[in-house]
Amino acid sequence: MTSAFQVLQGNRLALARLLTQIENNTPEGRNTLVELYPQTGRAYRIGVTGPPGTGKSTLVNQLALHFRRSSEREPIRVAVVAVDPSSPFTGGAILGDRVRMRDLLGDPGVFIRSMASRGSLGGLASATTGIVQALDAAGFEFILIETVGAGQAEVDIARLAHTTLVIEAPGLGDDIQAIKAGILEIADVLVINKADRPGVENTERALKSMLQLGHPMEHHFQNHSREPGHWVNDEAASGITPSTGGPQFSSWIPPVIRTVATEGRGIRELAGAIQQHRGYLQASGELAEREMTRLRAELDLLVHETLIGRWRSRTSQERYLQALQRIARRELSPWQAADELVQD
Ligand SMILES: Nc1nc2c(ncn2[C@@H]2O[C@H](COP(=O)(O)OP(=O)(O)OP(=O)(O)O)[C@@H](O)[C@H]2O)c(=O)[nH]1
Ligand SMILES: [Mg+2]
Repeated sequence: MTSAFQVLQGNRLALARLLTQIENNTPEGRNTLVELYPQTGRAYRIGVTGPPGTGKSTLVNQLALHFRRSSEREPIRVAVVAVDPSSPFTGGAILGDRVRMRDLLGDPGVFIRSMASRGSLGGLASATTGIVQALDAAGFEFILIETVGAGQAEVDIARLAHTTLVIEAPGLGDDIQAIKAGILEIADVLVINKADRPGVENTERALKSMLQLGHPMEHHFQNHSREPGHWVNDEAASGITPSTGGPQFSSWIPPVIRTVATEGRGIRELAGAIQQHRGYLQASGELAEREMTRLRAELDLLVHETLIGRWRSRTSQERYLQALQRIARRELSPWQAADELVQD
C-alpha cells in the first residue's frame, strides 16, 4: 500500500510519517506530495499570528474545539500546525503548546503538528506549504496555522492562509511599536485577546486608528453606519454610481474582536468573523484571485530553485570563483559574467 493511499485512508501514523518526510525535505516526501496533489485544494486555511505570548495557542485550541462542536452535520475535521521559527526543535514553547492543546488530544477529528526552524526560514515556509497540502489531502477541512511574530517568515506563512487572524493583547497594543504595520497589513480579522486584562480600550483604540490609516474608506463607511467585518462597496461609498448596477465588493475592513481565550469568551464571535470573511472572499472573487497569486508565487519559486539547482550541478565552483575574481579585477562586468556562467 502506498503511503499516499494510507494518508487518504485516514491513517494517522502514515500522515505523521509523511509530515516528518516533508519537514526533512526527503524525496519520499516529495513523491507522496506529488501523488496527493490532485486531492488538495479543499481545506480552508486560517493563519493565526501576533507577538509572543498573546494567547495564540490558547485561542487556536478554543477555535478548534468550537469548530469540532459547532457543526450540525458531520463534525468538521480540524488540523493545527504550530510553526515556531525562533526556537530550536526541542524548544520548550512547543512542548508548552502541546500541553495546552490537551483538550484536543484523543479526538480523531483533530490533528496537531508542531514545527520548528531547522536552519533557513525560507525552508520553513516551504515545508509549511507541504505540510498544509498533506493535511488538506488527508481531509482536514479547517487548517489553523499558528506563527509567532511579524517577520518575513510569518508574512510568507500568512500568505498561505485564506483568513489571517492577528492576535494582540492589552499592554502591547498601547505601544504602537508593538503593532508592526506589516502585521496589520496581513490581518483579515484583528483579535484583542486577554480582554480580561486592563487596557483593552486603549489597545482597541490604537488598533482602530491604525486600521483607519490603512483603510481610509472606513471613514466613509462609518458615515454610512456600517460595521467593520462587512463588505464595503467602494463605488457607492465614494458617491460614484456603479455603471453595471450589481454589487461590487471591493474591500474588506478587518473587524476587531475581543476574546478571553482561557475562558472561551468571544470565540463564537471570532468564528463568525472568520465565516464572514470567507463569505466575502467567495462572493467577491478574491478567494480565487488570492489562490492564483499564491500558486504563482509558489511556482515562480520552484522554477527559480529548479533552475539554480540544475545550474549548480553543471557548474564547477572553480569556474564560478574565477568569474568572481575577474569581476573584482574589473576584467569582466557582473552582467557578462552571469551570461557566461549560465551558458552551457
Ligand atoms: N488572562 C488571560 N490569559 C491568557 C488568555 N489567553 C491566554 N492566556 C495565557 O497567556 C499565556 C500565553 O498563552 P499562549 O496561548 O501560549 O500564547 P501564544 O501566543 O501561543 O505564545 P507563543 O506561542 O509563545 O507566542 C498562557 O499562560 C495563557 O494561559 C486570556 O484571554 N486571558
Ligand atoms: Mg503558541
